[in-house]
Amino acid sequence: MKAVYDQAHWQRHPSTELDGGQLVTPYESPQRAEYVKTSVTEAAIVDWLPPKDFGLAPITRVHDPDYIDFLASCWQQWQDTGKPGEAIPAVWPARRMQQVVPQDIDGKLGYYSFAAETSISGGTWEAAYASSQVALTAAEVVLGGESAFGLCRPPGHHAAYDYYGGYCFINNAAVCAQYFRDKGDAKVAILDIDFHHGNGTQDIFYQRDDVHFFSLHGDPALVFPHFTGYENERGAGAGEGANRNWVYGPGTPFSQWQHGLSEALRLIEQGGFDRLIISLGVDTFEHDPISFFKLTSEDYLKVGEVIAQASLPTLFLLEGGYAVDAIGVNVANVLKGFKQALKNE
Ligand code: OKP
Ligand code: MG
Ligand code: ZN
Repeated sequence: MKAVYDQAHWQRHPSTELDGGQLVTPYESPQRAEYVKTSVTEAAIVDWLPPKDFGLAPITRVHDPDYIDFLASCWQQWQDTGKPGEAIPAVWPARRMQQVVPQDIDGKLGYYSFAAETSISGGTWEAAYASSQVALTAAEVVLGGESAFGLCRPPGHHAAYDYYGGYCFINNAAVCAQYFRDKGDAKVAILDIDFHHGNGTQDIFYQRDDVHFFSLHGDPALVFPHFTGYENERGAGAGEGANRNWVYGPGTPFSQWQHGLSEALRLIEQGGFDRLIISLGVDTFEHDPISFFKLTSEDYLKVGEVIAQASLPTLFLLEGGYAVDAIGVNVANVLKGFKQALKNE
């Protein structure tokens, strides 16, 4: 199994996150990626590859080019105003307001986002771009039939066609699914096991039948992203039935969560997919500071084993996980369980 890492992730280092009415040190920290790198290396289950550069073209296959231009220029535009802090949106086009791109940066921030916890600071665009290239480099390996892990930071699954939020700017999983399609795959599955609903991935493929989206997550009636992720969201138009959500409440242990996982895997095994992408968040962990499931470090071995049942070339992409001292072991355990199960086939 191959894995890809880029130290460019360090360029994403905002000092603020709006949380509980205060600006706190962001949960989505550079240390997260380093813990994962260390644990996956210690587990001796992957060969590390450096990232390649695939350019912007695969990104604008799933994102609005104007949104990408905004991300690339946002920090400069913010600095030009002389505002003292990091760039944080404070106003949005609510119901019955015009969906028109404003000219000023405060308006643009609201237009191109859906949440305020994600501050933009210098280097954010560079790191988000690098994260997508890490994903694509791992995707190229998976195209050859071998499974791979992209150590993506910042994460991607909350980023939609034209808005950011939830620590995400470019939807790495969506970029790679489209890349697989463009390289000849007919049908791709994305399974999102991060604690949060992958609203961005759902948004991008909601009307499509060629990329199916399966997500297990905390009940949106109780947690972020609050307005998507309900089980009645099943896709629309050609995509009707190609989107599935499994919702769980506070305190959910692996013994309960695994029923959704097994059901998703059954659908993936029977769905005639060419490749599988895993949005790998480990914020389902029992001690995660912003989530409420109760998976243990041991459980992640089983998660990897179950994913291997699909017998598909699989691309693992890092999403969330904020109990920093444990996320390395938890991610490594998923990959370990997966690799072990393949060997035993
Ligand atoms: C990103 B990913 C904490 C509220 C949580 C944002 C969560 C983003 C999660 N005070 N707000 O899915 O792990
Ligand atoms: Mg999820
Ligand atoms: Zn998450």
